[in-house]
Amino acid sequence: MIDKLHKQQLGEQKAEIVAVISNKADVYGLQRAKDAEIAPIVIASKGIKREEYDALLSAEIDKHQADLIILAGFMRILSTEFVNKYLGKMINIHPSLLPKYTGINTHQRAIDAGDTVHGATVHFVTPELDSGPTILQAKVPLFSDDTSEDLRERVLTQEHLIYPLVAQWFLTNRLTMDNNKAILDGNPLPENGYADEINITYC
Ligand code: NHR
Repeated sequence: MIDKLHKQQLGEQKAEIVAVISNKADVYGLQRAKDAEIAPIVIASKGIKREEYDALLSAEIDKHQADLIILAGFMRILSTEFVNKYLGKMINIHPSLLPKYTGINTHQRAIDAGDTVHGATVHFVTPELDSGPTILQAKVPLFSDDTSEDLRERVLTQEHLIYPLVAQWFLTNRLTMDNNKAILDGNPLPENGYADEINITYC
């Protein structure tokens, strides 16, 4: 994600990742940031009250004047105040075909339910957890002998395709959120996002 987006051509302009922030010190994303010569930032969350943490996070984000906040594996629930401050400017990728399987343990839950299709969802972040308007989903098959690790890998491959694509839409001003709907090129997107029931090819 970091490499892809950082190098991505956006018409005349390149996207610039201005900060990579984690609430945990030992995560791979920070190493990836270092490798891409982006300063890694840790704001430790242990033992800090939610509102206090969100205020620290917000102060750090504002220093960098980011146009878009991209959650990637960020597992702390964000306060309503924080989310509303960045409403329409913050996206998340969730490893399920939302509204199915909000929260955690999504791959095992899809297996246990006997699903034959699973996937990932990119959505705008709203105060209610995993419930913001869907922008784009990617589907993968779920085979009867899959372990949750098999499924995690298959979904992750798709995550790496769709998340930079959505970021690019946003950063080229094609994508906005209005009235709790995702709008692409002036068109409100359907409930399950852009690729709802149509096949698209990434190129
Ligand atoms: N915050 C808000 N307000 N809205 C969303 O849609 C959010 C969010 C924060 C994170 C990512 C989400 C995911 O895709 C995300 C979306 C954490 C949990 C969770 O339950 C659920 C979903 C997501 C992230 N977390 C732990 C829990 O037991 C930890 C809680 C904490 O420490 O804050 O609740 O995966």
